[in-house]
Amino acid sequence: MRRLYTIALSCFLWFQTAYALAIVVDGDLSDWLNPPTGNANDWLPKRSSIFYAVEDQTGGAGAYLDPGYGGQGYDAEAIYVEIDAGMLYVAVVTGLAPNNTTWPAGDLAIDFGQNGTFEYGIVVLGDSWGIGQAGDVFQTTAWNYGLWTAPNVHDPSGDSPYKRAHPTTVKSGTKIGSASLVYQQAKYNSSPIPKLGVYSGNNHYLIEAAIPLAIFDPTLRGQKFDIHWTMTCANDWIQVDPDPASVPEPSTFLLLGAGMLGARMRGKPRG
Ligand SMILES: [Ca+2]
Ligand SMILES: [Ca+2]
Ligand SMILES: [Ca+2]
Repeated sequence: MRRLYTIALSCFLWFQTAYALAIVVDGDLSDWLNPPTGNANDWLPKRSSIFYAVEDQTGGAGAYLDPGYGGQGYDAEAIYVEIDAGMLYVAVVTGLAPNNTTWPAGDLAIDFGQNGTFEYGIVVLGDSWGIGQAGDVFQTTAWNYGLWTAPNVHDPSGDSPYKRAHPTTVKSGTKIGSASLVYQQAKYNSSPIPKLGVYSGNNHYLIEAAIPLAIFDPTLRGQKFDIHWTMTCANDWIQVDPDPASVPEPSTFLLLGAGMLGARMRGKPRG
């Protein structure tokens, strides 16, 4: 029986290893991209299992970004998502520096059902623009918003479906867990990146996070969802639509857990 238990445990560990991705939350793009060479293809993910969106619009200053302005310093450039049996990994590349206190980074926002309500927020910066500390995961009841009611329509106090589709920071909600999260100058194999995309220069920053899937309401699993990010002015935003089929159903965990418990209980009495 001990032998059976050992075999079961070995299988379980193999299963875990086989499904665990090698993504380390350290602000290094080598988990996501091939070595950048200064071409548009730099933005393509290194694995087909990575969902992504790219909108690297400029490397210069002041350019229009849609819906607002700000050039490279406010460019939301790319977002990547990968999912394994236990984690949702997110990487956002932006020209917005973590020390920008004029319009700092907003939070990661997740809309299950793609119905315009962002149920979850992952705090990127613990500052007075929103609630919580970096890495806090909130089930949200309200969001803060940016300056634009439509592309190039600057209306800080106004409201519109467009504005609500691009939430900035979590305004209120319940903290339900923690993600590991870093926000720093993007590195590749621990070195600064001299060229990334056609707009070269190493002023690219990476928000990288790993969020335990168990945090999310199981009834939302399998629904279509978007992951969105913008800064507190919302001058530029980026969003990705991962395939919900890549999120394992909770029943997988339950069955796996029950199987382990069975093996453990059968194995123990013989000691
Ligand atoms: Ca750019
Ligand atoms: Ca952009
Ligand atoms: Ca929703």
